[in-house]
Amino acid sequence: MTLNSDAKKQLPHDFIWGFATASFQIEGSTDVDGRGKSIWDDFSKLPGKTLDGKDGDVATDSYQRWKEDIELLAEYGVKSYRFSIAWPRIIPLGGRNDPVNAKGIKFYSNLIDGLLAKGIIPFVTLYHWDLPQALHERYGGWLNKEEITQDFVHFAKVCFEAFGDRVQNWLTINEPWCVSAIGYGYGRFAPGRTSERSRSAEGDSSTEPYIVAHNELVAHAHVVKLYRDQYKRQQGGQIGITLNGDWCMPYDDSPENIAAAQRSLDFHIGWYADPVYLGTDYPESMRKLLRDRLPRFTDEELALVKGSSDFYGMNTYTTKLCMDGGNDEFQGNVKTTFTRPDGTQLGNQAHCSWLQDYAPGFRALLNYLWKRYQSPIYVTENGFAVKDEHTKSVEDAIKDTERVHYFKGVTASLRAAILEDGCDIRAYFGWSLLDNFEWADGYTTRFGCTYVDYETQKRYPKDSAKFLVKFFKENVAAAPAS
Ligand code: GBH
Repeated sequence: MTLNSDAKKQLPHDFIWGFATASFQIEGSTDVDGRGKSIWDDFSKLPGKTLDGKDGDVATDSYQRWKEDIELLAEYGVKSYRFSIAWPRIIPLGGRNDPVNAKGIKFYSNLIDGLLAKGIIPFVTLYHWDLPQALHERYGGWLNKEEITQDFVHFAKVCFEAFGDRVQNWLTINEPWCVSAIGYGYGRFAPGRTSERSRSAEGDSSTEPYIVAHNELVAHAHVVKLYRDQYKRQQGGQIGITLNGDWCMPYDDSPENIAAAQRSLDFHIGWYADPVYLGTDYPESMRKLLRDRLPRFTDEELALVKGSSDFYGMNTYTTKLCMDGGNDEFQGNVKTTFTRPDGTQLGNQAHCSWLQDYAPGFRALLNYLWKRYQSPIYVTENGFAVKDEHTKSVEDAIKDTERVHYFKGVTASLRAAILEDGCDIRAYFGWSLLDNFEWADGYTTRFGCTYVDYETQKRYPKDSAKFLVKFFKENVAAAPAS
């Protein structure tokens, strides 16, 4: 008996962990070094579009403070950092015939070199919602399949050429559901199109989100094909999409509510994951409800989309109790609640209404995705926003007990899903490295594991960052001696 065989089981030595961010949420410097506008620039400045009326012009100032951010990551000792590239910094007007901005390339190139110098693996998202404004104006952005596909592929090609010698982990699109349903259905995210005329003069929530989703899938698949055909062999990396999705449980054991929970999974996850991982049409439950408003894949498109992700990129935050009913099509006509039939709450309430802390749901979702899609899972986002944290002093905010509780639960669930349930899970990124611009919430909702004082831009590690770092240092096996 060696000591080792008695040692506590650990996660594989090559398990990747770290923190995630996105360009528009942290960079600021929106009119610096030739950056073009993104659809979030003007949208966030329109009255009523963000809760506190604030925009992304400064954010966490990370375009200027990127070295400091790398220092912070190095102090934490993360293995990897997930960030996104702002398309309008690389190609200010966005299109395939528009000029490429050398200063934009230089910024990300320096960032990547800086990370690698500290031994941190860059995990890079190509599209985290900051579409060049010019493309939205030119042809309707994601609404125009032919144009957006060619322009997104071109942008990706510029990135593979410029960074692919050093980046081995690529994500095409972050949360296509949010782009389509929130950007073109609810109209709460840029470009803010919706049928609700109080919010937007233009838009059709009954058709546009489904067109946009289809175009996202097709454009994503073309980017993956490009990478596999022209770069993968030489650069040796992997590429995939990352989907948002929360675990859905039936409110009670009535057959309607059991069906509703599955329908909710279909409308959030299956919408994208079924075509990508199973190569099938959109889920039957969607076809049944939406009929011809849901586009049809051509044979050629479906062949391209099928298998177009090297892994399952999973962003998840919470669990919902599902009830049949309502008329919100983006929820699949499912009503959700956190209050159980006996009146108790599922878990701690976060600052945002849509989030409660329920760790068993995290484990259940991992199992569901692994069984259904059989693709190695990379948890690319997961996190919690403490209630009223923005009103607290730094001293109080960094003692983020509720966020620590959240991460304790999910990391235990992660361990169990890997070591007991046998799910193939290869990465975990906490959202987020820093408090940052939380889209329509402005700066009122803080998701950071590091507190940001927006007056001074000083960063303060929260207890939750320390917890995650300690967990992964203790639970990931040491690299074998080479
Ligand atoms: C992620 O989305 C984003 O990738 C990231 O940029 C963001 O900062 C982070 O979450 C925290 O929010 O009120 O009906 O519109 C998470 C998935 C899906 C969660 C939509 C919020 C809002 C539901 N999001 N959901 S609704």
